[in-house]
Amino acid sequence: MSPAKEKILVIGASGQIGVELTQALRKIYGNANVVASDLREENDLLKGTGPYVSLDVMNKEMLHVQVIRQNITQVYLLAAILSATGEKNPGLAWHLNMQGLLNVLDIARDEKLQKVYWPSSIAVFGPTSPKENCPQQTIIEPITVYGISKYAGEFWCNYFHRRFRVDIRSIRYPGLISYKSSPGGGTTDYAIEIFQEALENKKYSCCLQKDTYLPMMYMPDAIRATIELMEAPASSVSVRTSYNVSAMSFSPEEIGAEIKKHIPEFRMSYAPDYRQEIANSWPKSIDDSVARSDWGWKPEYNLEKMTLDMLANLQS
Ligand code: NAD
Ligand code: AKB
Repeated sequence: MSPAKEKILVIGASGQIGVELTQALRKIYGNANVVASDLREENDLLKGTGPYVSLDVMNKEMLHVQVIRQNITQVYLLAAILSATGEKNPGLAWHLNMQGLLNVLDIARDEKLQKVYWPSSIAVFGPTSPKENCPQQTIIEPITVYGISKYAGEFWCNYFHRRFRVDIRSIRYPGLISYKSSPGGGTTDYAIEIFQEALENKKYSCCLQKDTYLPMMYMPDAIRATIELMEAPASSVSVRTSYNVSAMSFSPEEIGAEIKKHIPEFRMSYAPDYRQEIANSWPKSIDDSVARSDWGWKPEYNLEKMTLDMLANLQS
């Protein structure tokens, strides 16, 4: 189908990824053809730029009505509870992350939607997965409820593709760094807060130890990866669970040193909390060679380039 014929529903559009993904999709498909939806109120950055509906993904009937009423052909499902918040209420995280996905998959099958996008996470990996260059296929034993829900979700996506031919595509995002919309309660959120605190207070107390390396990505790369995967011909998409993608890996000490190059008075301290155990269970770096060869994935931002862009945008 040509971009003009598509009608897209973004669920969770007021969140950290949702705002920027909705903006990017509206540029490609036209403002009127991308319906933003969320449980929360519409994000200020989206107001006046296209249609918005208030929607609870857990209400399957309401979701189904919206898909039919708006003639939706593609769904991007972003509503979820992330790793740190999930550990505070595991039952709720499991319920939203699983039932929300199953509702969308059922409707995609019944209404024969063109495509569905649903993100997974590096949180699927656990302490027994390789720490360096963690491969696409490896031992996967997550320790968080978020990671368990993402891993189970990956296999539901694979199942709906194999059994019902639902064209669902997915990426295992690393920690995402951005300045437009606030993060939603992940272990990697420190790498966003650090910029805000450095600019406002010239100091930051980090919830992770200084040498905790984690895979990270700047939001423009994440949005581009998502759209490139969704636009790839179905014949190039060999992975129907979720793709590893990678951009950079750094520790709190390294990002602190990079910020210090621009704000010399910046000081960091460390007060590790329950998020340390989560971070320790994840790989330090990711092997994304399958995404590179299947649909040409290549990141543009490293730590240096991202830091410059984050500081410039937050200052302005
Ligand atoms: P977020 O928490 O910022 O946004 C999620 C949005 O979903 C929020 O606006 C929230 O109001 C909405 N929502 C919650 N419950 C809902 C419901 N019942 N119905 C409708 N909307 C509801 O999260 P995010 O960072 O934008 O993440 C989006 C997706 O990407 C999630 O699946 C997350 O697991 C995944 N992901 C994110 C990151 C990251 O670093 N941000 C990394 C890996 C994977
Ligand atoms: C989190 O920290 O929970 C997210 C993720 C890596 O999925 N940023």
